[in-house]
Amino acid sequence: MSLKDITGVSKKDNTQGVSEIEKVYSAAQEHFENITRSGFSVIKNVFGADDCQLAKQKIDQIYKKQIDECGNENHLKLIDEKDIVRALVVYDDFFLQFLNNKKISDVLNIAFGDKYILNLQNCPINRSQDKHFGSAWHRDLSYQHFIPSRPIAISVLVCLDKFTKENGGTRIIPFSHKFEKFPSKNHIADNEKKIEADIGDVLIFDSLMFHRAGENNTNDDRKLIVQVFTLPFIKQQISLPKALNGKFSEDKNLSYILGYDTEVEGSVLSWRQRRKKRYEKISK
Ligand SMILES: O=C(O)CCC(=O)C(=O)O
Ligand SMILES: [Fe+2]
Repeated sequence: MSLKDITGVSKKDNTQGVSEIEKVYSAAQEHFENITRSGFSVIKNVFGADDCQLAKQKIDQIYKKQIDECGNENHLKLIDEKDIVRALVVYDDFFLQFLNNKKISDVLNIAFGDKYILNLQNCPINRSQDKHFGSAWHRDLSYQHFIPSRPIAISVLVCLDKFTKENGGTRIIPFSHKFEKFPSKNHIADNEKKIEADIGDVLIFDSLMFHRAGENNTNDDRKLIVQVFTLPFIKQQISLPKALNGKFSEDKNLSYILGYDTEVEGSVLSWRQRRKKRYEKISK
């Protein structure tokens, strides 16, 4: 038996005194290693330019609809909701493809197994020369300062426009998912990273890593889709099963991701009815 068989470490690894080593055999494992160690990774070429373009048009329409729901845009401004389009998949099935993509789910499956849900699917519009709620440093799990031993939430940002230094591409503080407190000013100045990516790329990161939208100093808006996936014990931002009102509940894989199997039930009977349905699904 060779040393490699016993320890997983071989001479090729060029190590000294190392008996345990991370082995990576697929692109998804590589992204997962990046996420756990550095906090983030960029998956290239996940979505086509045409779908990204169509997504942007549809987002504009949904935003108009959401403004109408609230009366006018000023109402949204008053509650810091201007330029944030929420729950896209509730308004248009087209947005299913962004939450149900194999290059992304391969990474999520390593992080969570197959038990994870969509917490939110939003589009913050990074307007030219303007700010929005996501322009301040934040974690995507607000007010949380504990750090778990493995990811409990992973954020997936789909670049519908290019991310550049000029147009406000996401700023991140690598490794900040590993520390409870928000870092000091000097640490941020020395370590902040500006993400640059192409249309259709995906920035994927531990949702506890601090990040923010940059300043958009160009004349064009920057659009992206923000999706947060979590272990199912974390509450969704908006109850997707309620908002979707049963839609997609018959789709085995999708229904779990949308939260149909993990909603808090209103009675013992409805809890048992759901359990019965699950047993029936398994026995099929
Ligand atoms: O616009 C960005 O680059 C980041 C947005 C963000 O972090 C959020 O919406 O939670
Ligand atoms: Fe965020």
